[in-house]
Amino acid sequence: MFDKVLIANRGEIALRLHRACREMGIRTVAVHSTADSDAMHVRLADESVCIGPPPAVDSYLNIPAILAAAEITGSEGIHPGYGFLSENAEFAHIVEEHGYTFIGPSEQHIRIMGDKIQAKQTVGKLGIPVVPGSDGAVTDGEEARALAEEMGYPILIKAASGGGGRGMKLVRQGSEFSAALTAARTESKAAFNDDSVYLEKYLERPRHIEVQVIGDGTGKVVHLGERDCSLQRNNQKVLEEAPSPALNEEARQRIGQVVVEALSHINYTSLGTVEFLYEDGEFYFIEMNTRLQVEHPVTEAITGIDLVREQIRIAAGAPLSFSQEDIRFSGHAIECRVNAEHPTTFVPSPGQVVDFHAPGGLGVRVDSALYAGYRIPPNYDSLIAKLVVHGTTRNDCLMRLSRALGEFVVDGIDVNIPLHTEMIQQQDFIQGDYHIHWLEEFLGRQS
Ligand code: MV4
Repeated sequence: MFDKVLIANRGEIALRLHRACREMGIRTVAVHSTADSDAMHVRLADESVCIGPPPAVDSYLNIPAILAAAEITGSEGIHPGYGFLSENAEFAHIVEEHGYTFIGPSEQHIRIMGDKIQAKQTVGKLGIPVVPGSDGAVTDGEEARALAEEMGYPILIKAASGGGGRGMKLVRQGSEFSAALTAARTESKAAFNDDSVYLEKYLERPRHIEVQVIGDGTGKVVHLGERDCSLQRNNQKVLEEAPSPALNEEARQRIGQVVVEALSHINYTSLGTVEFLYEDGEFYFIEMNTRLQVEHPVTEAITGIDLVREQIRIAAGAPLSFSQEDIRFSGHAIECRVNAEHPTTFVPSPGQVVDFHAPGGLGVRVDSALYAGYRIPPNYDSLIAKLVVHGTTRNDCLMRLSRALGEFVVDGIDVNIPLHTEMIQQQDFIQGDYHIHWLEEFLGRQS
């Protein structure tokens, strides 16, 4: 096992990683920008190293500075968390090349899944259902248009280097196709220096359901059920829950088995999430995330498994400590992402937190790096806390969530807690009857 791990991240996830390390007897090294000298992750860690000025490109994305911090502290493993360098195959490569362990998937798996065309082809060959569309990149405009006509509109043009909703163009009729293809290519070239795009049949009102997996490098892969992440705005998830209210046990087992079978074939190692659109009882693969995700605590709540501990154990060469049959799903969990932003305008609201009180009690977990008096810097993500509530049934969970949101105090800045309070009182939400456009439609009706 590692003696010392460097945590290449900040905020709540840096605390989450520190906590797993501390419980495992691993010493931690925090890295931070000059904007984060007073941050909680720096206070908690055993050691800390300043790696640069506030802009992330100069600090949390600064690979030479992070490697220097690893060297001077004698760190053995480097955990990237989520965001920042977590899905950067080059970073994983450099870390390993310098003799450290990258606590995450192999460089090759990160690279394959980072190219959305390669990812889709790879998992499609392994038997995972994909969205009908072009077989790989489209090059010739005329051929692409002919394929679109054959598939039938609406069609979505996606960037190979995109993901997370960046670089997509919806085409509802043939007359719009050529202009949309040109725009998609141009924007993709500008954003990612890659103009490869592909076509997919556009699904109108699917749910976003993702399957959590973990593999140990011996070919053993298990799934930890799904999360329903359909409640989102501007491609930012707002609330996630597990299990999905839309799936029955048969559908859950079916997709879980397909994913496990496929990923064990490529000996997938570490944590991963396979994302699907789900419509009319069918799953359609869209992307795979090769990182620990923000919403991993809902899976921890219903399985009782510490995903970060398992991920660290696997990176250190240990086999999985459980098999598929050992996993028992218990109850229901919901995560609300608490953001420093106005609840109706969504304008970010950095600044000093005057008062902070996190809810507690049975079945309530709050992952946050906030404290009263802390000044939230304007340079980073607006996520300031994750409220994760567990109950024996979904209804139980909802009652507990309502209670916990009512206890939550964050004074001095705007937060989106009132949005969560409103959202969870809607009949559609209470009935579990929502899809990926539901929240934006709800917000449209409110204004
Ligand atoms: C789609 C789609 C409909 N049909 N693909 C957006 C983010 C990226 N991960 C994939 N996305 C979508 N792909 C087809 N063929 C609708 C979306 C989409 C979406 C997906 C998941 C969660 C939120 C979303 C919001 C808007 C659009």
